[in-house]
Amino acid sequence: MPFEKSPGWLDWYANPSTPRFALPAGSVDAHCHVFGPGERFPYAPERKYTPCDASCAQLFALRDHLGFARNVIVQATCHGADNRALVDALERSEGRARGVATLRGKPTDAQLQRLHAAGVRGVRFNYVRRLVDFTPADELMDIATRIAPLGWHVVIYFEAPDLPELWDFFTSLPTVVVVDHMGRPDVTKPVDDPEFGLFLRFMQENPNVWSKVTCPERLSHSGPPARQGERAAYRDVVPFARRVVERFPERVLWGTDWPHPNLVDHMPDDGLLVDFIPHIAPTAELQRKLLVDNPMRLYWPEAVGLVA
Ligand code: 0GY
Repeated sequence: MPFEKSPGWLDWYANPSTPRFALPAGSVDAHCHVFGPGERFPYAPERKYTPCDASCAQLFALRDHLGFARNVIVQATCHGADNRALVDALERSEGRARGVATLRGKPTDAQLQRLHAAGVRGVRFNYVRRLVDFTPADELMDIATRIAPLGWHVVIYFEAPDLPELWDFFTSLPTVVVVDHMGRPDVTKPVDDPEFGLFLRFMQENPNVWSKVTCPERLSHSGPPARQGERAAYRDVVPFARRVVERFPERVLWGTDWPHPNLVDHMPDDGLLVDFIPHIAPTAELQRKLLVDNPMRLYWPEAVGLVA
């Protein structure tokens, strides 16, 4: 059955530029997705959007073009809790991708073991209302308790104004907790604003909390967009991401977010997104931690120090 893309859907940037920034050897794109293809892996009935197809072969081609060694593929909400497209991508990656799944209800041990064998190392709890319907906290806590012994972590996606009401739940999770896109700060406010201050305190007081310093293209208000060779894009996001990287260098991750679901005004050139990295991680040491050491510790702990 063919799927029709949501009205106004933007496809990813064709022919991304070759980055000028040379990624350190062994870099990991630690936040990206696959979509379908819908004909093989149908989109979930409860989805809030219908994307373009974005296959794992296309993702792996982008990986090689940009100079990454590995991917962490995060289950996108358009596939609900049906992780087949994710598992297929992990199995085709020849060990070069690990995954973050979506689970609901009470997964069986056999189900968890199958996902682990495929390369899943985390589950995602999504609190962004335009993307998912509400899941009760006790159901999520049950899942977190089940995955903790496997050494998996929880990825949380929420928007900055919602952190106060979610704080107690998040701080009671028994695993490493990875925040998507710095908890989506409002970058029109100063970096010293109490709202972002609360996020920094969340990380400071909870050493199990990590953050992805991702998605300047989603967070930026001032532009210009990273397209057509524009090298000064998204500078309003720099102080926020840089503060997180410099304050918590051992607990940050970076990813492209390809194929960039739900962007409404433009689609960034992924090569230029890679060129944004030195603005938020200005030294070679910070870059190595952000792109290699941290994601390897979290997703390929058995290979740390063994592979490039
Ligand atoms: C992201 C951001 C978004 C979407 C999803 O799973 C998803 O549908 O993650 C978004 O719309 O903000 O991380 O890709």
